[in-house]
Amino acid sequence: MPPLPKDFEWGFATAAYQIEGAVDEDGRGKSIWDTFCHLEPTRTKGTNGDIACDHYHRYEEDLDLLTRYGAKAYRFSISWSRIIPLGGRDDPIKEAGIAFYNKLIDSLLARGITPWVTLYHWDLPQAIHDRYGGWLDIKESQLDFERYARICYERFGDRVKNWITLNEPWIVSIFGYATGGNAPGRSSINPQSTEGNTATEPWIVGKSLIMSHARPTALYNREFRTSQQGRIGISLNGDYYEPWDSQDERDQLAAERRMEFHIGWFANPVCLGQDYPTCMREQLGERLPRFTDSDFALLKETSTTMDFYGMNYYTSQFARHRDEPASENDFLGNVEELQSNKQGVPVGEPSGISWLYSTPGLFRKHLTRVYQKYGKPIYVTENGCPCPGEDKMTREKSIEDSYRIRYFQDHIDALSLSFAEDKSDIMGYFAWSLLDNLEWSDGYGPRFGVTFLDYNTLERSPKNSALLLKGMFDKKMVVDSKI
Ligand code: PNW
Repeated sequence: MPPLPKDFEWGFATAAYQIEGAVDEDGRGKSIWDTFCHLEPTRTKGTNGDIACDHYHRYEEDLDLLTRYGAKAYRFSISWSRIIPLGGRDDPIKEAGIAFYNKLIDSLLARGITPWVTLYHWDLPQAIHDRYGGWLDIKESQLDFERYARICYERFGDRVKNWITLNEPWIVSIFGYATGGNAPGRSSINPQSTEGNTATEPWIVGKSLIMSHARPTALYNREFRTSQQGRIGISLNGDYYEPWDSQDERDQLAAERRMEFHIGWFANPVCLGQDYPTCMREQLGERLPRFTDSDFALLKETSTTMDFYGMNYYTSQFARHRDEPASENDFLGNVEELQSNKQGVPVGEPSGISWLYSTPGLFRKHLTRVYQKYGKPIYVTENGCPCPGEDKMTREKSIEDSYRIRYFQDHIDALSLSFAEDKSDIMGYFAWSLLDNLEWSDGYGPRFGVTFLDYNTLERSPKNSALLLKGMFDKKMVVDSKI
């Protein structure tokens, strides 16, 4: 078997709020990220997405970059509140917002680049958060999201054949409603949060998101799949965990439990049509909302038809068991997360952001585990890093991104081993990200882009890695006995 299939899909990824700017243009409604970024005192390092990369006005220039980099595909997200400013299923739609994405899609296709669309990358319309609590209302939120998805299929589905319902429901639930680090910033353990309940809300939001994946998938199956012939999946984050003490069975169980709390929470229902992992029910009891019979019927149907598993992978960690019972605010599975093991060996090489170590060997294990457990073809929908010290570098230094080049090469090597040796079905890869952009609550410091952004002039400069990625894939896709 060649190291990668001939039709392997690859490209770059972005998300609307991180790059678009133009937050008040063409009738766009506010999202929870607009509100969160303008809180005082600031919870986003004094930064916001008001201008961001100004992609809304410069998208042609950004698509020129994709062409120059040789990308086959581009993953971007649609801002819900540009399409339906107030978000709800009876609220009016905004033609100007639809027109922007039509232009973007047409321009991609004219360049021969395949669009991959994420329907929800964290920017909930503020109006539905205000109206009924947004994702905290399981019944309402899934109906509003379904209607938004319908409009996207109706208006874009003649040309968009790859749909990702949600990006990283784990981060949405935990950062948004347990730690309060992301919008809407709810938490009962964060001194900066004025509202929230860490013990209960993330689990409610999790169920809303699971149902909000399933409903629009069922809708696609029922009304659009036959005529549009597209594919639909979800993007889940989650690290791979090794036991802190490889000899200690309690740490081995802790590592597995940690991955169940990260990935199984969502993958059991959406990929397998099954209930949450048993270890979650054991720890969380009735704080974990149950699925009804009709929920299960929907999950069974949509898990069967699910076309792919979108994997966002950045790093891995060690897990150590805890002797005390879990606190009611725990969301990790009662484990401690560490970056070094018992022998003091670090999990990987540090990057330019504290939580990210380069861990390609564990990427291979992760891909293989996810494929064997959930059985869906995998598209890696995000993978990337900031280089050490890059946040303080000049443009000249930043574009010589040898750390990033090595990170990409090592991860692509690992991916091709999982494909060719472990027989995992892996069909695509998207580097995060096309541009340096708003790294959410970390602001504009961390630079994940393959293109340097000068935030004063908004000038774009390709980093070396941007120009090398194509070669890395071309080499793997040919059947060559020398490889
Ligand atoms: C993802 N963590 O988020 C998001 O999908 C992107 O929008 C984001 O820019 C990118 O990864 C880089 O962070 C994550 O703390 C945020 O482990 C944080 C973590 C993981 C993913």
